[in-house]
Amino acid sequence: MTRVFSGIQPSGDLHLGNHLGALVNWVAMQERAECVYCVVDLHAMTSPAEHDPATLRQRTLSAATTLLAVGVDPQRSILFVQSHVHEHAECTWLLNCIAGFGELRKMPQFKDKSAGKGESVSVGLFDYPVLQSADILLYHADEVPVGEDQRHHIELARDLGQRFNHRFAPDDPVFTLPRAIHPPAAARVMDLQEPSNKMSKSTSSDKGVVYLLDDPTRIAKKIRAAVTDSATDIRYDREAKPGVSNLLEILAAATGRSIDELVVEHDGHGYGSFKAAVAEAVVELLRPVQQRHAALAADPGEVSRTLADGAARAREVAAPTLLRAKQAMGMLDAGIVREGHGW
Ligand code: AQP
Repeated sequence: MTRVFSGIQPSGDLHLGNHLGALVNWVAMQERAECVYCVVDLHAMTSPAEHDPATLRQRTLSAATTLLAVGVDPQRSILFVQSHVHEHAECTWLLNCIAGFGELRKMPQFKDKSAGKGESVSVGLFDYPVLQSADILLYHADEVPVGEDQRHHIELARDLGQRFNHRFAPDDPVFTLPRAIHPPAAARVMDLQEPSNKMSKSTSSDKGVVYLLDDPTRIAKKIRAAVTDSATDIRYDREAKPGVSNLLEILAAATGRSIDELVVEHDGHGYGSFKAAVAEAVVELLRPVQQRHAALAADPGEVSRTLADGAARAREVAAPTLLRAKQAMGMLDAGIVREGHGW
């Protein structure tokens, strides 16, 4: 059966970009694959200026609650918190030793997030894609459902897996080589205020982001205020009409209709009614998620128990993979050392 892995950072409240770009696929994939989903708290510490321990704890639990509300089913899938499975950090070190400085320096997300930070940029931010490679490779994932922004990171995981197998395990590969899976629409949801930038937890302004838990009035207000352009025609053109194109993609993803069909329906009626239709579709899309979230948030102990169970199941897969990787790289078996000392 196909194995799927994906993760989400608790670096802020989850938003429509996360949902349409990744989570919708996460939920759908449970129908046809063994899925491993993770709240990647170690990744959320890579920007020291934004790392507040109490906030990280609260956001980690909140992200897990939101994933359950969106439809991740812990009976069918494994849902856990990254730092609960220490194999991720350990495997990162092994992969660090075969990853190149040059290939990490070129990663678009590192370039964006380190811009203007000079020498103070954290080693964690630089190493972020290697930790992500370890996340994926530990679970033998065939497919990784992600938004477009993650394309290069998944390619790196594939390259590192291949390099490792070739060098250390040519006859009996340790790692499965993953591929990225992108959604058919809204693979890259843009910031409502700056439609040439992606909607982002940490870099967008509040007005540019629809959070999954925003109430309907707030959602409608943000979409009404979305930046468009001075013309009135409604057509899909990412270069000339980034704001309108973004809203068309959101509407298509939220309703399951094609962009062509939506253009025919809305062109000629002005931006006001078009934005109202987008707002209504997003409100309806998020209504059941918000209802389920309210019920789950009333019992955080149950969410924590679900995560503990998920971590135990995750370790059953990750620990043997790490052991094989260590043996292939020449780490001495711990049992032999104990025998030698008579312990
Ligand atoms: N704007 C987006 N459009 C489509 N997909 C998106 N994703 C994120 N933003 C968009 C997808 O959501 C998944 C989880 O992302 P992440 O939390 O691991 O980190 P990210 O990609 O860096 O997302 P953010 O919101 O921009 O977080 P920060 O600001 O902390 O960096 C991924 O599959 C991603 O593709």
